[in-house]
Amino acid sequence: MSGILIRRLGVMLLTLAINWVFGQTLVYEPVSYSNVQITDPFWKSRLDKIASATIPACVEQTEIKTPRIRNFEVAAGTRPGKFEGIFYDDSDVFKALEAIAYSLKNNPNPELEKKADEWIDKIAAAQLPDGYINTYYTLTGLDKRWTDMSMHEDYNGGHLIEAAVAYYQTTGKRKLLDVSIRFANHFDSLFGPGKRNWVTGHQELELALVKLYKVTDDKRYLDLADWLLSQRGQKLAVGYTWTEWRDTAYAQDVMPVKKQREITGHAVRAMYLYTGAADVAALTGDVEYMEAMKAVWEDVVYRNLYITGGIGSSGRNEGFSVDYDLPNMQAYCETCASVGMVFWNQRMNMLTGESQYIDVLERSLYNGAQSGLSLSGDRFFYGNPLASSGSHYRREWFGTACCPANIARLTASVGDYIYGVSDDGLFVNLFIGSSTMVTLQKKEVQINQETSYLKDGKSTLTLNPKSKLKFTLHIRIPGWASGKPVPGDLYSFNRSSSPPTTILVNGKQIQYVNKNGYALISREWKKGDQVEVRFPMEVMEIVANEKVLQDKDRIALQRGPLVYCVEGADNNNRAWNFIVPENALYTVSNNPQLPEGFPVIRFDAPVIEMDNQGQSVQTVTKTITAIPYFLWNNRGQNEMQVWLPRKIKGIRINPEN
Ligand code: FUB
Ligand code: ZN
Repeated sequence: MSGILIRRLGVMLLTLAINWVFGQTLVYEPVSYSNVQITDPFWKSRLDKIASATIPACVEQTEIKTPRIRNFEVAAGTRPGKFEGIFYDDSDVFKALEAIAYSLKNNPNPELEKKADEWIDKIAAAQLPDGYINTYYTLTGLDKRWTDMSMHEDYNGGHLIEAAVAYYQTTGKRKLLDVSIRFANHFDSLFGPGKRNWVTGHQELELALVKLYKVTDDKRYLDLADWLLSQRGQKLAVGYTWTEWRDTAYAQDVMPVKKQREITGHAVRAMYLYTGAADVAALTGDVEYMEAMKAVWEDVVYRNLYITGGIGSSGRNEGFSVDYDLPNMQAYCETCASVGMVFWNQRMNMLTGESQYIDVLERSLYNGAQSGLSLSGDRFFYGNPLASSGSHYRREWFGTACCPANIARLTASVGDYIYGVSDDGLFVNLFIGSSTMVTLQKKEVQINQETSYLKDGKSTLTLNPKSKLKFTLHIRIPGWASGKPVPGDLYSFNRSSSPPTTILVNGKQIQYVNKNGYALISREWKKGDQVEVRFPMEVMEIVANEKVLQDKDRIALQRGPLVYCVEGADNNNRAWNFIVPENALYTVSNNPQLPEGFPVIRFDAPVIEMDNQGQSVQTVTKTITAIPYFLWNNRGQNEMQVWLPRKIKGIRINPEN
């Protein structure tokens, strides 16, 4: 045998061995949203709002107020006209369809489904015979298609696939799935080994192709996703209109993915990239992706994460700047980036079984992401700053409208993130009231979770196996309940001692083993067994690492998974004019005036204000009210701060814009 052949055989055997050891090694399989009924009062009301307000807003904007659907009609030749809008607008149609698909599961709505079917007919009619679909190039010049990697043809296609898979999973209807398969086959016919090189200018297609692979079982799509990842950082493909970004790592294209160790560039692109890489790693067992992602994740969480779980401090590149640079008022923290954090962290958790990833997911989900959606469901934040002088406000829509449908699809699919099934039992990651049926050791187990997690930190699981069954329950013990706001030393709690989490089985407190951040309870379970978890819910002060200059001499407040802020609406229109005293005494009470009746935090603090004549400055002790951060700006434009000053120099009587 020649040396080359022996080497090839060696590589093959090694790959096989790695795949055998690591491949298909998800620690658990998540239970899909389509098998989880959400009953939680908070999340149910969020989901109802998505159905009654957010999706109608997206439909109206997409179909009536903007030309997004009309572009498909024009491309199909059923309406005269030309392309209007931005080249990536097709993606908003697909993301809205994806949100509709998830929402229809929890909130069936035949009229909305009819509307979705109507859109799907229009999309299908705009697809070219070779599978290409993109209204921008179809209407502005097909000769230019696939010539510029920054033009989002792949990004749009990825969102088409995600929508198609979701719609198929909810409704069983194949039409959009077939459109997406034709598109994927078209892409596959042009790009890949021995064909043309291509770097996705905005990552998204990679993770979508993995979804398509899972639903079709056609390995070509997984291979294509893997190949797309391998194209990055090789400088093989040419053609960006924004070449100047390439060297600044804007699109994470300076280094091969497997060699990346630092977070760079555009935040949403990065999140979608690493989600796709984690998906591929889970199926191919590629350890190099895992190595890269662990290092990049640490770079995000240890040095570049806002306490709200938001990422991307700079508006200039809609992304990361330098380590520890976390400005508050100028924080970009795009809603889509927090949505992406949820995607990526779930994948990392599934691959490792380490709960630290869900700690970050939960932080981004409840704080950075949910703040993007108003309580009314029809107003949105694109950026989610941690301080405002009163100029930031929620909008009906945006020119670049990626965020509204993104927060809609995440919220409507929150059922995806609660439970997981492993070889030895059940994972409970989030404490969201819900019910589901899972199969453990080929036996069905019905599960109910009732919770008042956000209010008093309690959650009760009722397990109903058909017949007695031995398995392990893995209950996540959040980092915040064990003395750590987030992994690493970017943030820490000011007051260290906090009561432990207690777990009761059928009313009796038990001792549990904590492994990887999960309480493990192994026993023979029978119908009606109840597990009650009680988390410590006192108010915690957080301090930032001293390298974060913007948070110097400031504290933030957290209770349970929620980060709090002070908003002018509760504090005489001011949120910048007080200091938090050392040893402040915090009280918690439900505020019926606050939407959702959420608990507010109150404390007395010296307030600096002008006297009645506006002549001189005086210091008065007043009671300050803090509310959950995600609820801010639901009562008009307002001053707001998350990081509250400890020292007089942090005070502003009139904050500048
Ligand atoms: O480019 C498409 C989307 O528009 C990105 O994900 C957002 O950051 C915004 O730039
Ligand atoms: Zn966005």
